[in-house]
Amino acid sequence: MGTRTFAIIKPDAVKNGHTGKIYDRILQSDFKILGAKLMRMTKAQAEGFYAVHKERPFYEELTTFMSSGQSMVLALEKENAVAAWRETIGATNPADADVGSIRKDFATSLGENAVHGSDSDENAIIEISFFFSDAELIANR
Ligand code: 3AN
Repeated sequence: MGTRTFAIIKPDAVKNGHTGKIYDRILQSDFKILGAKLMRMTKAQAEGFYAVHKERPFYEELTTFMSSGQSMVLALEKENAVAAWRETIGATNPADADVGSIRKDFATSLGENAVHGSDSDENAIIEISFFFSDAELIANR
């Protein structure tokens, strides 16, 4: 199992003032933060990042939302990082998310669900390199 995953604190969570609380959950869950950037994604970046969902009916809504305001992108490190982070964030739909998970506590809807987490080691590597250079990550080790 890989040791890295990619996370986003999405525009709804940043706008609602939850950035610090979610950052704290990351640290409390024993992830090492290899990279963190507060940014506003362009529509083109959001479209590129979510290209795998291009054919899905929610693609336009999703990429418009993700470029609607600031978000924080993060490269995280921990043993078995992908599964560990997905457990910390909870189910995609906050209505199904476990008590104590980030989405249960901070997400408002299926579309605006506070955070992102990679779904595989392979995608974690692709997603991290979408927003961070190797040099940035190495500098933080
Ligand atoms: P996850 O983020 O839990 O891996 P995915 O990969 O199925 O979930 O979906 C990517 C993102 O697309 C979700 N985080 C959510 O914001 C959005 N999304 C997924 N399904 C829907 C839907 N039915 N309607 C609107 N947005 C959706």
